[in-house]
Amino acid sequence: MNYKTRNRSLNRWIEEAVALCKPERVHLCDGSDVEYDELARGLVEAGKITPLKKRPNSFWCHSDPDDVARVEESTFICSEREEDCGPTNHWQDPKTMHAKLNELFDGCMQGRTMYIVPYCMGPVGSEFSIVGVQITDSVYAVLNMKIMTRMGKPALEHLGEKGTFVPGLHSVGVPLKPGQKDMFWPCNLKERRIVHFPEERRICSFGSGYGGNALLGKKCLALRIASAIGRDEGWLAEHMLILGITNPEGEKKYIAAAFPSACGKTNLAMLQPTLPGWKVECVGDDIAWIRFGKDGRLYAVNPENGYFGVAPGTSEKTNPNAMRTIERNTIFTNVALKPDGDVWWEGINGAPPPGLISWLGKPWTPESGPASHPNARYTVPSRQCPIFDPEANNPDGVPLSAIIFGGRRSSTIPLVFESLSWQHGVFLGASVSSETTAAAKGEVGKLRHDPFAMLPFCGYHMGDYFSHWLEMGKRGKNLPRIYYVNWFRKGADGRFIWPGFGENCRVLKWIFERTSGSEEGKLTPIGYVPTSLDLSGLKLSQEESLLSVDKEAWLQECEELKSYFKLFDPRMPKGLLQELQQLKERLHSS
Ligand code: OXD
Ligand code: MN
Repeated sequence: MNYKTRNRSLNRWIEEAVALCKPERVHLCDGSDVEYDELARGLVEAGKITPLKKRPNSFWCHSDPDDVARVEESTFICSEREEDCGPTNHWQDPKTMHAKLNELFDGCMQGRTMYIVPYCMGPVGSEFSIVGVQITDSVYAVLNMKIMTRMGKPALEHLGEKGTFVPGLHSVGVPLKPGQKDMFWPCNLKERRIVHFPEERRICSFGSGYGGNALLGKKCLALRIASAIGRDEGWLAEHMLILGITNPEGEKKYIAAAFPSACGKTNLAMLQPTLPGWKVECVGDDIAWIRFGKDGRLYAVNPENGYFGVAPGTSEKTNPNAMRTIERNTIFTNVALKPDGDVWWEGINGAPPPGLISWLGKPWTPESGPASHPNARYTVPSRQCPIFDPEANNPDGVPLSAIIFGGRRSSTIPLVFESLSWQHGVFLGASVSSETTAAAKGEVGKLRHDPFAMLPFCGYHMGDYFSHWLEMGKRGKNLPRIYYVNWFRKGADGRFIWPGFGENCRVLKWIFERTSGSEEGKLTPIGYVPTSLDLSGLKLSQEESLLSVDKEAWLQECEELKSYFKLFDPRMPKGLLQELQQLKERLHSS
């Protein structure tokens, strides 16, 4: 078993992990297509994934019914001092946690192969990219990491002899005795925990094989650990899509947008505009690393190399570009399987066809609940997106003209409004709340605060994170303007007022033109709302409620925010409390 690399500290860590986890075999991943094919073939032969007749080089698989989403209650930030973790994260003393993890990982890979997965978040060769190494016993995780990151040899080359990396130890937590038959989807739900050591820049994940719990480059490295690195180094790691938008005259701008999980980031990132002459191109759909460029502007890089998108609800109507993207080379997890060897999910195209196998791996009947799990996913290389932005791999990133925050709110929040200043924009980010979705385990549809859509992903004290955003605003030039959008407002009849999807380009157009100074806005107590939103050709039944500012509802929102912000005492920045006070005063005098 030759798993030596050129990097001595990596070799040392691998030796430690081998000694602790006691695998039967060790495999250093080179990240090649040949390796991917071989690993996938192994899973096919074991009956764990099914090749799809209708989509070249694509597979269907399903997980344990209880290992289907991120588990926030079992996600820990083990900072040295409890107060640095903050009230929105779960903390445990790092020493105690290390001791527990040592117990759990001891012998956890017996009878299995340990895969060493070097990966690079951000373009290979970029000085801003971060190398991670995931050690895992899940072949499914390896296959997904190959799609989601720049994995294997290129990452090791980027790391070089002396480079540093973020270690991430992952195990499904099910050792195998000699001759013991493996579980269909091995996982150890009782001991499941996703652990981050922000000062050590280290990740340990035990017991889950699904999504953000197991693909450590995504939420664990690119958000939780990277947010702590960004705080220390003066940049931002954000839960944001990045898109390029070009107007009919050929002028192009870039916009980043933060929405909570499963609130339409991928749909917006791949938007097919309904307005003639407008074009959107996709840089990323989930994560943005944002830094100052030499000219003082903010530039964004998507550290990922693939999309791990929510399948249900994705269709020709909601996201035709995603539909093209996933035609080949895609892993589908927890969707339904059709008898003709294709996949199906709720919202793809009408009623369920006959003969479906549900995400539970059993024949589907109308009584057995949804055929696909609401958090079912596709994993696919980003370059397959037909509107992949030509600058998506630019190591310096793309310059941002606007930043958008948003949530899923059935009332109060208008379709779009613009902040009055950077500080007011940061206040808007801090005030995001949204109805919960299936992306995380727990109740769906409950309103919860999700500042900057980072509630589950900020690797340190949220109050310090707000301050970091305020500080960033003092350093830059030509900063992006900050907006708040809400596609989900409902009218008196309980129906969505705004059609959404491709029509959202009308909102992007207004933002585009505002940032050029060529579009009117009306000053209201909450910020600027459009006076001339392009609604040409649209029939809206409750247009008057789209942009209205309900004074009483906003005053109530202020009271709610006041008590929420107390949570961050004594680290709540004064600037944001001032913004809240001023908002109240503007509302009272309106
Ligand atoms: C995701 C999430 O998977 O936010 O992107 O949960
Ligand atoms: Mn996300």
